[in-house]
Amino acid sequence: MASKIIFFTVNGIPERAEFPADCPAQEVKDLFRSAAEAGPHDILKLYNPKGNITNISPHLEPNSPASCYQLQVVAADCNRQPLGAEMAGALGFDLSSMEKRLQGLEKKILCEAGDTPAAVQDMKKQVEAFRHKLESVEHLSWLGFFKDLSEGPHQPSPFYHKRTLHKTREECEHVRETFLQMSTLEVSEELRQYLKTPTFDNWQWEDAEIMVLLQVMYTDLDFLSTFNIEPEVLQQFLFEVYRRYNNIPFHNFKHCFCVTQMMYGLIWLTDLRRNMENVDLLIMLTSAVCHDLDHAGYNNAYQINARTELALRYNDISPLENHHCAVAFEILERGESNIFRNLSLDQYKRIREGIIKCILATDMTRHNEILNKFKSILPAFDFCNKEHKDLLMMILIKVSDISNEARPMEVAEPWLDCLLQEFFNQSDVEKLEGLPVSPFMDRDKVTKPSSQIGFIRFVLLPLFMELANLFPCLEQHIIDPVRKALDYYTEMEKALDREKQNWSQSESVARTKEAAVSRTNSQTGPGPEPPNPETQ
Ligand code: PDB
Ligand code: ZN
Repeated sequence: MASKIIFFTVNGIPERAEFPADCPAQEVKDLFRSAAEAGPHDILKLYNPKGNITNISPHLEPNSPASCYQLQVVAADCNRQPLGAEMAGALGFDLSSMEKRLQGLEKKILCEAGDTPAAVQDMKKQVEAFRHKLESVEHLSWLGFFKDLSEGPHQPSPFYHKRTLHKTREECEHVRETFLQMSTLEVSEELRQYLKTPTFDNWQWEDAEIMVLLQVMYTDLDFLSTFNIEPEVLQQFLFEVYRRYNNIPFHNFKHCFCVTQMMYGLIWLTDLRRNMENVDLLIMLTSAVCHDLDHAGYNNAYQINARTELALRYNDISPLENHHCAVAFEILERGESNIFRNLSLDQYKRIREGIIKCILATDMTRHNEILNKFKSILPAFDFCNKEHKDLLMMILIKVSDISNEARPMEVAEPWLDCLLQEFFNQSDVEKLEGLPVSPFMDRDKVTKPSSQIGFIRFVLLPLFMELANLFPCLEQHIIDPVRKALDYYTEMEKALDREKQNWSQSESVARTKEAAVSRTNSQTGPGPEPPNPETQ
């Protein structure tokens, strides 16, 4: 029986499906489902070359690459529960007032031409939810309840595919429109204060909302007036930054926000505006925003061992950090997103030099070099000495970059899981490619608590304590939470060890029983199954 060839696109990428004309309908559906890498609950929509939706079956009209079908995946969004009145009631939340507010808003923003299109409806809902958040931080936990926390970071399949690694055009456009809609909203004083503290919980906020919060940081440090930054240029800059962070478990746009928000918090906590010039603060904040741009989830060791394009281009010298910085200046080279476009050439050169220094300092292989230099100048630290200030800026971005454990445990722990996901994915790939595997990335060698205990004791605390020598107030704000985290992981490690002992004891008891039974078995039937480790 002749076979049929169907030309179609998925996410803008051309594909070709071939199947026998008498192929069962389900098999054709499965073929399209796998081409779209769609999950079992995702919904597939196929549009014919005329743009009409058509069902996926062996009777599809054959076509040519010139007139493609278009396959769309609508992800089954099982995370978003409809807000049940009883659930809202249980939370002591008066839904009717929310409805009234929505009607009030409806009247205010109903567009003249008849009823509002669905897309605007959806955006209105998002704007309303965000407005509510901005005006009342105390509902944060309530809203957090409805945002399934495990929803956290996007879980791409292992060995991230190019297709899922970069953001799709649709995703970017939607976030951009929502961001621009929200960016005109007022932010409450409580939220502005909350944004300056290291306890800020990033998991409660969507990407578009995070972009508004980044805009608030530039505004509240008076950078727009001081450096003549036009709001729409800052918005375009932040959108391009959002677009150039990838969908990977750890080094994604939320990580960029965490590092920037910690840097922002440190600037206020240490009252750095008193000792540093505005241009240095602008360098620090913008470096944090850009410091991991276009990270693909594989570290420098991988780049160098696998002899990737980046390692080749940067001669194995901090290939990732050089790339992050180069992408930052690709964005800043374009007028519509160049937040420094109204500055003098000297100012621009100083800022460029500062951002390069800060982003390159985030390469952890340089950790001891930078920390030891900082230690050596600390006793006579001088805020008028440019070298001293440059080193301090490098220390501050390093601290911000690895500061997750300074946050409340329920904020920090998911970040460790995300980082291990990224590390384990890399070591899986290294094993497949026969490349050297870093021990702290090997899923067969790493145990979460013991690895993190080592990291906190030998990397995090020494670094934070050195900075606290210059700013004693940081002891309570970032060192105490890290000591609590150390206790938490130490307890976790003890519990795991007890678990293992119990299991090995019960295992040996079972063995002796088994031996006894098998001795008598020579006369009777088989003995009891040994305990299954998975169910321990
Ligand atoms: C570091 C280098 C590169 C990327 F190694 C991320 F498994 C990090 F034990 N980084 N940032 C935060 C961390 C953290 N590395 C570790 N813990 C962190 O909290 C160590 C841990 C994942 C281990 Cl340092
Ligand atoms: Zn980082």
